[in-house]
Amino acid sequence: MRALLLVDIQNDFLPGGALAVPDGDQILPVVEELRPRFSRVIATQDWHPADHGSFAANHPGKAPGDRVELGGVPQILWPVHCVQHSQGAELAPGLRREGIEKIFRKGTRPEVDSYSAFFDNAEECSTGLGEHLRQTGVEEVWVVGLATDYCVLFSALDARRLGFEVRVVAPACRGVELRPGDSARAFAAMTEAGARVVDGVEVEV
Ligand code: VGL
Ligand code: ZN
Repeated sequence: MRALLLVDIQNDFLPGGALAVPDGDQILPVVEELRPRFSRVIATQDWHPADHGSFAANHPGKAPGDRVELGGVPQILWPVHCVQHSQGAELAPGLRREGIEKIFRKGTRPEVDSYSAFFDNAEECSTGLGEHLRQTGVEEVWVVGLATDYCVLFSALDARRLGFEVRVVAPACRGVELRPGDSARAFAAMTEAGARVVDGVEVEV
C-alpha cells in the first residue's frame, strides 16, 4: 500500500511566515491534486517549544544562519518558527484537513532539532511514524512538502533507511535555498539513496 506524507505544510514556511520558503504556497494546488489518488494521507508538523535550541534567539549573540552544536550534532540556527499552538505552526489554510489520518509532531524537545518526520537529528527518538506505517501495511511512501533541503530531504532518507519505497514529488516540494542549489543537491542525495524523484503524473489512480 502507498501513503502520501505531507511534510510541514505550515504557515511559518509559507510566504509571509517566520521561516518562509520561497514559493512554498505554490505546492498547495499540486498537493491537493495528488491527494485523491491516495487512500492514506499522513501529515507532519514542526512543533517547537519556545525555548527550542534551534532558534537563534535562544543563543545570545547568535543570528539565524549561524552554526552551533545541538544534541551532539551540527545545527543551523533559525528564526523563531512553528512554536507550539501558535498561528505559525498551524497547517496551511489551503490544506484540506479531512482525510489526514494522523499528524506526527516533531522538534518538540528543546535540546535537539528534528528535520526528519521519523527521528530527531541525533537519531535518538522516533516520532512513531515508521512504526505506524509498518503496522498499517504501508510499503511505499510518497513525500511532498516543505522544505526540500531540510525536512523533505531527511524524511526521505530515513524512509529509505527504514526500508520503504520512496517517491518524492518534486513539483509539490520547495526548498529554503540558504545556498543556491541546495534543493537540487537534496534531490540528488535522495536519488542516490534510492528514492525516486518524480513529477507526480505517474501516480496510478
Ligand atoms: C524545517 C528548518 C527548521 C523544515 C524545519 O520543515 O524543513 N526547516 N525547521
Ligand atoms: Zn523547525
